[in-house]
Amino acid sequence: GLQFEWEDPLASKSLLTSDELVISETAERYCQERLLPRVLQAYRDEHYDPSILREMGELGLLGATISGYDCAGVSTVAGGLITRAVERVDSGYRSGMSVQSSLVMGGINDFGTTELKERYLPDMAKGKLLGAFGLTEPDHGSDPGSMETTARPHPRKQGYFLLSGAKTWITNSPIADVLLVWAKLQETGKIRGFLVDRRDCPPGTLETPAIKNKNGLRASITGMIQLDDCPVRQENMFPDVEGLRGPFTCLNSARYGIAFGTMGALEDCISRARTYALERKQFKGNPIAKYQLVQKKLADAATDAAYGTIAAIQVGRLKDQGKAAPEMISMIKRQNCDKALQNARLLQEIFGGNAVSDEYGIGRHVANLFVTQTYEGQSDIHSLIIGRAITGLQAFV
Ligand code: TGC
Ligand code: FAD
Repeated sequence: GLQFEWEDPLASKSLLTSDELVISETAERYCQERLLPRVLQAYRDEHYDPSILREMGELGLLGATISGYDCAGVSTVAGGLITRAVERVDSGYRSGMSVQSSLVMGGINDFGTTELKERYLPDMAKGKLLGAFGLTEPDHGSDPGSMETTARPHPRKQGYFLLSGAKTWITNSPIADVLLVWAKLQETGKIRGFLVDRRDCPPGTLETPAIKNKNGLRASITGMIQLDDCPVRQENMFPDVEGLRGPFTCLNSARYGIAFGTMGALEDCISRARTYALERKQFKGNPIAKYQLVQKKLADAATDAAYGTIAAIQVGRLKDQGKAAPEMISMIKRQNCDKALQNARLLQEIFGGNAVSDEYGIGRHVANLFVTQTYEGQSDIHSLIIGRAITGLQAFV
C-alpha cells in the first residue's frame, strides 16, 4: 500500500539507481558500525584519528567520483550519499573526507598533469597520503581574491618557486602530507595552485600548527599553514589554471557534498528527537511526542530534510550531465546548511535539560552545523552570489 515513511518522506530512494543504493548502504553501515562508536570521545578530546581516512580508503569512499587512478568512478549523487552517511555521524568526519576527496583529489584530477595524478591520486584514494586545501588567510576569508600569499621564482635553483604567506582555518593541515596552496605569482599577481609536498620541504619552511579549543567541529582537526620561502618544484604547480576559477572549481564539488551531507546531520537530529519525544513523559504520563508544538518541530525538520535531499539529487544529476551552474550549488549549499542549523537548534529544545549533556548528541550537531553554514562560503555570501545572478548586479563590494 501507499505508506508514508517518516525517514524518507518524499521517497527520495525511488530516484536512486541500484548501484547508488548499494553504495549508500555500504557507507551507512561503515559509519554506524565504525564511526558512531568513537565520535563522542573524539569530540570530547578534540581528537581526529587519521586512520579514519585509511578505513574510508579501503572501502573506496575517497575521491569516489573520480574515474581512474584507483578511484571508484561513481555518480555525483553516489558521492553525495557517501557524504550524507558520514555527516549523519558527524560533520567533522565529513569535513576530513571532503577536503581529501573534493578539494584536493578533485583539484589534482581537474587541473594536475598526468604525472601529478599518477604520483598522488592512488595513494590519496587509499588514505595513505592525506590532503589539505589552503585558500583562506587570516585577513582574507570571504574575499580570497585579495590573498597575500606569494610564489616567486627561486633566485638560485632553476625550476623551483619559493612560497611565503599564511593560511588559516585549514581542515587537516596539521596531519596533511600534500597541501594544495593557492598563491599569487609575484610577477603576474595571478592566483595559481601549488601542491606543497611536506616530504620535500626543508625544516622551518613549512609549519602547520593546530588551532585548538574549537567550540564546534571538534572531531575534525584544523590548523594553519605557514610558509617561509618554502621551495616547491615547478612541476607541482597546476599548469593551465589561473585566477579564482581554480579554487572555485574544487569548491563546487565540495559545496555539493556539504549540501547533501548536512541532510544526514539533520536526519540524525530528527531521529534522535523523535526517539526522545516518544520516551519522555510529562503531564499525566503522556509522551511529549503527543504535544502539538513538539510535533510541529518534527514536521518542519522532516519537510526541510526531504526537500533538501530531493534538491541535492536534482543538482547532482545536472552536474553529471554538465548542466549544473555554480549558482545552483550556492542555492542548495545555502538552503541545506541554513535549514539543517535552524531545525537542529529547534529540535534541541525537545531534549529539555538533557540537551546540555553531550551524551544526547544533539548539541554536537548544532555546534557543527554552525561551521557548515560558515565555511565554503558563508550563507550570506551565497545569498549575494544568487542575488547577483538574479539582478546582474554584484553586491560584494
Ligand atoms: P568573481 O569575479 O565572482 O569570480 C572570479 C573568477 O572565478 C570564477 N568563478 C568560478 N569558477 C568556477 N566555479 C565557481 N563557482 C566560480 N565562481 C567564480 C569566475 O568565473 C571568474 O573567472 P575569471 O576567469 O573571469 O577570472 O570573484 P570575486 O572575487 O568577486 O568572488 C566573490 C565571491 C564572494 C563569490 C567569492 O570570493 C566566494 O565565493 N567567497 C567565499 C569564499 C569561500 O568559499 N572560501 C572557501 C575556503 S575553503 C573551505 O572553506 C574548506 S572547508 C572544507 C571542509 O572542512 O569541509
Ligand atoms: P569573513 O570573511 O570575515 O566574514 C565574516 C562575516 O561577514 C560573515 O558572516 C560574512 O558573510 C560577512 N561578510 C563578509 N563580506 C561580506 C559582504 N561583502 N557582504 C555581506 N556580508 C559579508 N578555509 C580553507 O581555505 N580551507 C579549509 O580547509 C577550511 N576549513 C575550515 C574549517 C573550519 C572549522 C572553519 C571554521 C573554517 C574553515 N575554512 C577553511 C575557512 C572558511 O572558509 C572561512 O571561515 C569562510 O570562508 C569565512 O571567512 P572568514 O572566517 O574570514 O569570515
